[in-house]
Amino acid sequence: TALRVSAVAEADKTAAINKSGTSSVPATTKDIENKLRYLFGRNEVSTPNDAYQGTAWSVRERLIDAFNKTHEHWKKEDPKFIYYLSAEFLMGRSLTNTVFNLGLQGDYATALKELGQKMEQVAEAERDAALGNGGLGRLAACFLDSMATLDLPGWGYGIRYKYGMFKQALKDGYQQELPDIWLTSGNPWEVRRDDVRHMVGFGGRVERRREAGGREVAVWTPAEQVIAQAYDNPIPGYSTPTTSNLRLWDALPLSEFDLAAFNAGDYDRAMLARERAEAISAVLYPNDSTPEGKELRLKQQYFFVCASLQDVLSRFKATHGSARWDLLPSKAVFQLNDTHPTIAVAELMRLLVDVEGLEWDEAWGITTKCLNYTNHTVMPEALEKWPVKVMAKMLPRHMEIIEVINEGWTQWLSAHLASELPAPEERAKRIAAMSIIHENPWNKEEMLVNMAYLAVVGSSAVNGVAAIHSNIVKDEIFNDFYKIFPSKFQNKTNGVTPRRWLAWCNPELADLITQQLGSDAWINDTEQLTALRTHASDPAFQQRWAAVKSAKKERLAGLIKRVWGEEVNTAALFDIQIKRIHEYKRQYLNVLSIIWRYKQLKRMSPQQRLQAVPRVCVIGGKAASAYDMAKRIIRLVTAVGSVINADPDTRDYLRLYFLPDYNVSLAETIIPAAELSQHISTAGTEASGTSNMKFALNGCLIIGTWDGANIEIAEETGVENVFVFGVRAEDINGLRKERKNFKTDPRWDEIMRDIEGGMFGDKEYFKPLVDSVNNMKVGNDWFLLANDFAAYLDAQQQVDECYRDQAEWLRRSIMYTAGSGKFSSDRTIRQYAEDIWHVGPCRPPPAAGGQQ
Ligand code: F58
Repeated sequence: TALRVSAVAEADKTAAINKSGTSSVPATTKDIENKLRYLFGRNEVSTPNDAYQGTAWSVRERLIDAFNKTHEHWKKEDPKFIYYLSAEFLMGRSLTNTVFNLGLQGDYATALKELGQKMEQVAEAERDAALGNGGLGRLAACFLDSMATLDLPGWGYGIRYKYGMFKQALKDGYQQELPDIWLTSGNPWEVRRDDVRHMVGFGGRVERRREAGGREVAVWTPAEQVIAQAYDNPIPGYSTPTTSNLRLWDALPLSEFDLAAFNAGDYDRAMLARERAEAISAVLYPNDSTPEGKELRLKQQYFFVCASLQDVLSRFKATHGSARWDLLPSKAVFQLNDTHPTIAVAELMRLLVDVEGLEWDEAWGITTKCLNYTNHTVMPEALEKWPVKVMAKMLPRHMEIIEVINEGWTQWLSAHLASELPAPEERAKRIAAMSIIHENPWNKEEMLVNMAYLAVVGSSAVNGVAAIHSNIVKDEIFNDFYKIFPSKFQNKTNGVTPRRWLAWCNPELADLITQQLGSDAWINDTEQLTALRTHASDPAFQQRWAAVKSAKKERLAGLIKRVWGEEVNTAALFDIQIKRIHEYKRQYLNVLSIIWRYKQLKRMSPQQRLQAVPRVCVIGGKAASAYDMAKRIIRLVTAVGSVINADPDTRDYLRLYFLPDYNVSLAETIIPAAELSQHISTAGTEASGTSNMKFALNGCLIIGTWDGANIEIAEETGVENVFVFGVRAEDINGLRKERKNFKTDPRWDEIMRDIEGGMFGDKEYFKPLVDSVNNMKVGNDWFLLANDFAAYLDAQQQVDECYRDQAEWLRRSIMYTAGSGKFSSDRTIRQYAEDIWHVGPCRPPPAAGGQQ
């Protein structure tokens, strides 16, 4: 490929010489200026934000050309398509990724330089598109990058939230949530499709009518209808002309505004329909909110699923007519990203049976062939269950359909289980346990629709996201289903895009790798990174490797300085834990070990301290707005940080900073600078983790439990290179029952007394935190912090010892990058394409004069 990794200096040399040998820089510079002039009315590029707007709107045109060519080609070829249905896409910024994926970095870096701007700073003027909570949403974004890069015809479908993930600020050390108003200055990365709109209904009633031929049909008359308006977000593949699509839906009212109500003086009512409609695509919901919030979430789910399915079916009909629905499974496959889009099972049935007039059994055959479901969590509270009452009110026809599906399913089960469970009571018990509609175990009056069971019954394939997690899916969460349909269950270990997460966010390391390997082909064939293993112990290579890490640490130190106003020692070990704040992820355990480190340093003489390995600890992540315990954990981090960072005895040896508003772009700065990263969930609780892969790719060592993808990373990197500690998943259930006999470590007891005694202030506020882990009775310390505490401190000791031996540390660092080949989302997507989707590449011809 003619594409280069990055480095502005490199780009300068080759920049701007297009295929005909003439420079295209003057044209690019002019174009940036023109965009700013005619779209924003500004005559001069004077700030990075001006430069960003001009550049982004200029790049957009190249992107749309590629997008249109790809879609013309796909329309002509009519290949089978993948539709990735996800309530979340955590895209982050687009400028750098688009410019680099399209191979335009030479032109734009030089043009910006001529305008007195730096590409890197210009890129920072972009707002993050944070339409997701965490790993699940970011995974969807990585998958889109890989699908396009692999030339797989595939679209993402989701919601165009007006307000994305909240912005997190700190106020006196407590989390504060502020709205994320990301669309204020327009969005150059989307195209509004005024010709693509679908109606979505809610509520109302269902009637039966007899058609001319005698067939009884259900007629749903919704009480409320909204318009789903399409916005397309082109997704450029890397090193290919393929530019695919993320189609997001915005909710609009049927009529602009109720003029009759307005004329009658009822101004509030005049606006009501608009407000109700717009509320649907207004905000990305956190998992736990009020009942009203929850209802709105179901509304969002149905809204985007209904619009997306209508969209796909209308295109199918335009090509194949309405008599060949049997062909649908060979033209379309849908991936349900967790249970959030599971209403698709009922909606596809409704569209095929009620709207298209298919017989139930034929429609069911098509539906189950087209759908597949990915599970991302073992946490019972995250497996969605909707009260039948709520579902029946909001989606009456879907509730009926789910009842019919469940009837068929339980009848089938009854027959299937007849020989295995001949006793009627036993059989009834098993059937009740597998029923899609079941009692709420906490409230016998209430019936629930189990969306995960609906997804399992309605799908061809069900997958977990790392080997250990897929085993838990088979052996625990859906074990009854697995026993009946063993071949339905698969593993697809997650991956991350090596473009954003190494090549573009760490160009210095990428250049070093490219030089060492003699080509940049590793960017879309990460298995080639394995060749770095042979250089892991080479002192000259290690020195160059270390120099890149140092430069990245300087950059992070600059960020800490901007946020906290304090200088940190860049020779210290940079120790990072960034992810959503959750009890199972155990940021609390990390803080406890930092407190222990602090206490040890305090006890040392100044001479002894000189021997200590200095550390800068960074913790970042958002707590769901209603997750009280997580918010207390954040406060503990900031409270401990302010004591430690201010202590003149220890501040040269230990620092702790909470970096607010963790998001995709912050991760792009932090990860390249990290030397140690923490992935310390209780074994068996983290489905996979994906930041562990990003850190490993950037040569960062891992301290972690035997959980999620940590296990596979350890296998690839060499388990001896990873600081593994803690109890194993298979022992968790037993340990949870043995709380009473558990003897806590004296160091643990001491720290608990310190927190309770007010060493970090806020005694009362921290009490529930101490209580949650400290009374050794069944149910307390659910995530077994006390059990893992001593082993964790030992592992931290090993970290220090290893860091003292820089040659060994660097060897390991190189081994992590070398072992990362497996964790490219290209590999993951290839496996989905082969084992689940049965979709192959379809590459458009190269653009005339283009690089690819
Ligand atoms: C994450 N789930 C898993 N859920 O926790 C992580 O182990 C895995 O690597 C990742 O998915 C990708 O497979 C996750 O991010 C959410 O954010 C939910 C979104 C909806 C509300 C509840 C949280």
